[in-house]
Amino acid sequence: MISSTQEALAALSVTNDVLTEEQKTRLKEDGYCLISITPQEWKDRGIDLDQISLVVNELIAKEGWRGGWDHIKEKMIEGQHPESGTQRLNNLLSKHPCFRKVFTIPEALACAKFLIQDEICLSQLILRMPLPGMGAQPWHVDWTPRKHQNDPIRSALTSLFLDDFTKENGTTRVVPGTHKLLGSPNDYGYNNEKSHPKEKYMEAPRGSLLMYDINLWHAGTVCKNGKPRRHLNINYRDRKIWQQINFKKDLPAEIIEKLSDAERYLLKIRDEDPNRNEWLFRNRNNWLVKRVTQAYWKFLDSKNKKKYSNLNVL
Ligand SMILES: O=C(O)CCC(=O)C(=O)O
Repeated sequence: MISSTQEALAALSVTNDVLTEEQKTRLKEDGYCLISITPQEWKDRGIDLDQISLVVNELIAKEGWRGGWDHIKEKMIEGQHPESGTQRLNNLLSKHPCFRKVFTIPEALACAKFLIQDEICLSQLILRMPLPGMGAQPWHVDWTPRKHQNDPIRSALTSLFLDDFTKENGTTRVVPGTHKLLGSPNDYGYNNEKSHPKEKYMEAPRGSLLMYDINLWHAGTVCKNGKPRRHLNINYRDRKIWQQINFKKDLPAEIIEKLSDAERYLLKIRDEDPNRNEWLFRNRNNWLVKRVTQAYWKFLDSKNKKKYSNLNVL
């Protein structure tokens, strides 16, 4: 039975050398790393980008403008979209078996473990695509901004590019090194889309992986030429933190029955994994709930630090 991330990663053949020393250095120093993998290499690994792209298009046609907001679908009002100008899809693992192998891509798992340095789990697997002429985002980080240098990294992201990503079709921008800053982009005058002197556009062919620290300043940009720019966003989190998707509740039985022990561990769907408290989750941004949960996570951090001090983690 799998009872730790290290065991799960070993069962999935995620070894210390999945990421090169240079890639690890880039993750630490720049906060991100871009890896090129061809569609044929993906096929050899059992991940069919053509099939995934087809399924994604079918889901977009089916879900339309509501796509990506499954958790608030009753509240969605046409014309008042939470992120107009963007097509999203949410909870992909539940929607088609072609996504099954995406959440155990060895590089994504190695990156998550390397950055988070604690037990990890999948938080969500989603799609984002800017619509023609739209899709720009302000600079942001995807987590509560860090206040202290030793605050832990709670999450890591990997984007699997389903199309060639270019400056013209709205690729992601990042500012290298900003994952080391405390506070949010807003605290530095970047609460908007204005260009940053050190920004870099992540231009790379279909099949590439962009892996980054959740604290890195990043932003989607405008799809100027109207060409598709779809990516799967694989989000891993520190296991003690909420998962965005409650896989234990949402994953259909026919998908669960095909999963290995290691996959079940990473999704936190085993009997011994605690059920997500839905009331706390819904109220997670309430200041009191936030303070109490963060204090609890810090307490667990200090317990785990002792446990990890003797382990050779990725
Ligand atoms: O799609 C992109 O390029 C970035 C998406 C992103 O940063 C987000 O939705 O938080």
